[in-house]
Amino acid sequence: ARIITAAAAQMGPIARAESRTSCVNRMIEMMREAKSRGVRYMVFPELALTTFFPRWYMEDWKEVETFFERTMPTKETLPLFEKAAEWGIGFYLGYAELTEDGHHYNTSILVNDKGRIVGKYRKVHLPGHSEHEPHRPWQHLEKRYFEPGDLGFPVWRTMGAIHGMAICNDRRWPETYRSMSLQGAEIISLGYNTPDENTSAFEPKHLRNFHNDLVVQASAYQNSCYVIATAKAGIEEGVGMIGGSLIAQPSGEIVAKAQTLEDELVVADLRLDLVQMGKETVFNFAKHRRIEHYGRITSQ
Ligand code: CDT
Repeated sequence: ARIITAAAAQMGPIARAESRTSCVNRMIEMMREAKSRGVRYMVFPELALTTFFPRWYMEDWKEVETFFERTMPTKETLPLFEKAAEWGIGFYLGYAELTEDGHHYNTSILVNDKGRIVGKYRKVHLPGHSEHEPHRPWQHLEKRYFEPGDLGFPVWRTMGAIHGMAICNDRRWPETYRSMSLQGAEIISLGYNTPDENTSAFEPKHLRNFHNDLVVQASAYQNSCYVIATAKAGIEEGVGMIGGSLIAQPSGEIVAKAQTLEDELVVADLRLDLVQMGKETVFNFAKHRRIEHYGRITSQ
């Protein structure tokens, strides 16, 4: 049986003034614990090197770009890559990417257990708005600071499994998972930053965690894969962020769940036989899908 011990490495709040090095040190502490618990692969949150900066309207792009990375690994993140290689632990890391030709993306990378970058994903579904909306208690300016990802939804064969990546709002869209599971994805990793309040319309607060569980569990089931969903949690710069990091298995059930709103390692054994069982039976796509009726999904 193929079993991979994996973890969601939830992070508590990151203050605006907190340095990259401090964030990386927190991650290395979790990686140390991961090693002692036999973890071989771990998932850090979206934009894990800084505070969730789209909550602020900034006119000056020089200021905006202080939150972006121009290369990877950077000087500050290199120790994380070195520890990953030393301890044989692969990881997913979210960060803001500024390319050489000036493009801005909300990005994640897949790093193997030798500390080498093997995959890159750029967030496709950007939530929020692009202009300053002063009536809101805080902003959600992802549409201003990022361009939609241009890499699609690739998968990677690495570390004994077929891996896919997504970022935060992507998890609410069924096409995200289906695009990857059509390529055989067995483990889908995603990091998120979700405020515990909807500032665009009234929504009871309990729905924020409910919807998080709902989409992750349903998507794991409908695509017969594991989903590792990792939060940035707690009160960050005065804004409450949901935690509830979870690992969902192909049955749709939750196999591990965070209990705090702080840095916390959420560990589970991923049984890839369960993935294959679903892919060969109820969700055998080649046998059961009826694509002649699905055209509208991509044509409008
Ligand atoms: N980071 C991110 O994508 N957050 C969104 C918040 C939606 S409210 C504009 C999410 O889907 O959780």
